[in-house]
Amino acid sequence: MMAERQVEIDRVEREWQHLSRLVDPELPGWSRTGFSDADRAARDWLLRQMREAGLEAVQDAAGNLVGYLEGDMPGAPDIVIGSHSDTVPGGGRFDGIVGVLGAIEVARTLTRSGARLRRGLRIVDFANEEGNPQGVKLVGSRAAAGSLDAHALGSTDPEGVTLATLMERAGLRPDEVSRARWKARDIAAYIELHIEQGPHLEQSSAHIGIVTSICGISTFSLDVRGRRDHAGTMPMNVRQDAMCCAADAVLAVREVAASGAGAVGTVGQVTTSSPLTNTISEQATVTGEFRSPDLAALQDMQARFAQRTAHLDELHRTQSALTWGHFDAPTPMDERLSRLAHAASTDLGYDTLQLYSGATHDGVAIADLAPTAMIFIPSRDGRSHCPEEWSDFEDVERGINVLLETVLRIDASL
Ligand code: HGY
Ligand code: MN
Ligand code: MN
Repeated sequence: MMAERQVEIDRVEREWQHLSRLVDPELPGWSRTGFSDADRAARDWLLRQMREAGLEAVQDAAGNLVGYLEGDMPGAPDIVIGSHSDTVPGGGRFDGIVGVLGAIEVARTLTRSGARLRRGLRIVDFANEEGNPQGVKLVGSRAAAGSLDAHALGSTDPEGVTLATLMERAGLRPDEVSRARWKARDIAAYIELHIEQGPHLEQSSAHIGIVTSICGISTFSLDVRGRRDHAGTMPMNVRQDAMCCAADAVLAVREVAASGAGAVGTVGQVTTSSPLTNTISEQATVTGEFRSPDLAALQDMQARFAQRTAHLDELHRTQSALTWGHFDAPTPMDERLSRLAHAASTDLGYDTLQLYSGATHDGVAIADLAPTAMIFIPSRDGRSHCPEEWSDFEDVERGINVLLETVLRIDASL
């Protein structure tokens, strides 16, 4: 790395500290959920940071922040770098944020060093990667990829509020979201720097991870119907207890997911019609998801879970309806870009590991549009989506160095 292309990690850390204060005081951890007031304040600040870095920066109709650094070959497809700055409720300070601040620092370092790219460089903060009460993930990147459709915008939360209304309340124009769409011919490559959110880099003492593929994911909702009865008088062997069926369904998720490498299953919530202990619940809802690096394994988990819920109905004399929601097939990363990123990392002297991502990312949406690759840095104790989420700034600096070097090599190679 040439000295004048030295990343200013102290500045990145100061920006990280400022962004860490732009959170929702009503929620635990470092919460900045999509389209919330905290999210809006953070994006206003990030837009100013992009402009202070000398970028032409705008917010599009979907809420994406897009900064632009002109290249020497007008009309050539752009290189895109970035991530997301929203969090899960009760989340941490590094998930997505490292990729957004890192991308801005890459642009600043290029400008400061006088290095000129042939291609334009887009620096992006994708809106609402984490999803919302309406159950729609990757909102901004799906808008950019043209896959945020009317069905997604019309999705409702438990109170009946649509995603479009949530976006309008944040001052956005969901009715104009088609204007946020990128053309495939305008994008040469997308590279995202992100924390691993798992334990593998730390366990292998590698500095950098190059992602081979991003997990496939399948969400579900199970609606269980039983019969409301008196809890004190109805014998156990004739009850139609929706809560007991739901509880067995939660355990079935764990059993079905204990099936293969990388397969996971998680239940988010169990709700019932009656919180009373003197009344047997006649209705329960279980929401959850399965993930796997392998499409056939993901589909096999879906089939086995459906079989298990049918069996539970016989056991509990209930009727349950299983509805599958959001589905993404596993997304392989672009091999050529990944080789360039791997070479950039090893040439910088970093121990580099190839690994699969158990977390989903905006790259799942953007990979429909352009060759995509991801660079990981270690997460302390492999933890994420929690206030304890942490990455050392020496690792953040290494990640930004690899991102910068990868951009330079992509630009020189295309
Ligand atoms: O769900 C995920 O894996 C991502 O962190 N949004
Ligand atoms: Mn993320
Ligand atoms: Mn996340």
